[in-house]
Amino acid sequence: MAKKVALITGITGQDGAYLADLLLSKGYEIHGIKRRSSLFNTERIDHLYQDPHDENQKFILHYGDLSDSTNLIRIIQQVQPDEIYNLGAMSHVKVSFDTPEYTANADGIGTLRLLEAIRILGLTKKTKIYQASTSELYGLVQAVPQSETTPFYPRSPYAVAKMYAYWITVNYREAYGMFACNGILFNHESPLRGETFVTRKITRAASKIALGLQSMLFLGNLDAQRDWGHAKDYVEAMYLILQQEVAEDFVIATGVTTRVREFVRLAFAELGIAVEFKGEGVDEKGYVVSCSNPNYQVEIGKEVVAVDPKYFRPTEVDLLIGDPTKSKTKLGWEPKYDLQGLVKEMVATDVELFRREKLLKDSGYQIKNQFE
Ligand code: NDP
Ligand code: GDR
Repeated sequence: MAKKVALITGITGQDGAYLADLLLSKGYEIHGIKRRSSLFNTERIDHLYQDPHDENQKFILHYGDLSDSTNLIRIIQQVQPDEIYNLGAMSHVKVSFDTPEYTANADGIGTLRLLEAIRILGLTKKTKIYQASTSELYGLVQAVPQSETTPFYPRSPYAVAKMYAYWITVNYREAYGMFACNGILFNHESPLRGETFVTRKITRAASKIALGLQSMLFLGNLDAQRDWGHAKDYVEAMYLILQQEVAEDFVIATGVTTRVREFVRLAFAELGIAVEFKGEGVDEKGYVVSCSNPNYQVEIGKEVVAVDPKYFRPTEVDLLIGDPTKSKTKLGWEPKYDLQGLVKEMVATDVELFRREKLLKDSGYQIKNQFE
């Protein structure tokens, strides 16, 4: 059988890295679109680097941007992909309130640019396309658990842009018979998760607090409920969606929801530190009640978590809980990780990372501060 060729936008992101790993293991030739950056931004995929002089190179990066049609058309013409996975996006909900126009351009019109490129190049029968849709589409709760038939009510510029992308994908499927699908993925995390998403922010901070490298973790809405899965499981679903006989849209979720506050407790508990919350609203605080790990000298009774309203969103999504029935029955998809396993892996990675940082600090090296 001829090898399959996949083009991944957003290859330098969390999902792009896991998906590239998965497709390479299946024998695909992978092309990825990478934005020009003043610093290297390929840390998540550096292990996949192959010498461009190697005739059998199976992992190839192209400079590009979802805001540039000419660039997308040229890359798709050159690559002639069997499958496109459109994972590229300005993916931070809170930041989309600061950069709404850019978000609409990259996340909404960017999807249209890819679909049009396929059409212009006469590839509608050859190239399948996966669109990274999101549970943020459900926004203000209409019904739970949220399934493929639950009405959308987006609550951020990000979600509104993704709503356009969702429907333009459906429209190109219906209008031109394209194999174009939406995966409506609920939150998925991993040790590769961006540092400013809440789970990674928590696992990093808990690790640093345990090691004495940080004193406080400031968060926004502790009451928000999310259906958190592992990115490694979720990229499997993306692949399966494009291997079906018929192009359809699928919800990918675990069906379990957890509050942000509980994720905090779980992350600290993984380090042997019990945290309890007291107070309400902006005055709510998390305190250390016990520490069973002698390596971590955390003071009992110490305040380690507080609310900072600067992390509140102008409009919030309070509750997400997905109904994965369709993906389980039609795709045969089943997540391998539960929340406990996810938290365990994330905390283990971050504590190892900061243990090295602590060694440097203890040896007299200056540790850089980081913006959240
Ligand atoms: P990340 O933020 O980790 O990665 C986003 C990727 O998109 C990065 O490679 C980024 O490049 C790239 N990108 C950003 N803007 C552009 C642009 N204008 N042109 C080309 N590429 C661009 O996101 P995730 O991996 O977590 O998510 C992947 C996709 O899935 C996104 O579309 C996201 O919105 C969607 N999604 C994610 C969910 C999740 O829980 N993770 C859930 C549901 C949907 P750079 O590295 O240069 O910044
Ligand atoms: P989300 O993820 O907005 O669901 O979007 P995020 O981790 O940013 O927020 C989850 C919930 O936690 C609350 N929260 C905080 N969030 C952040 N980032 N920082 C904080 O300090 C903080 N404190 C509380 C948020 O208010 C929210 O309720 C993610 C992204 O990956 C999207 O691209 C994707 O589409 C959706 O998941 C599904």
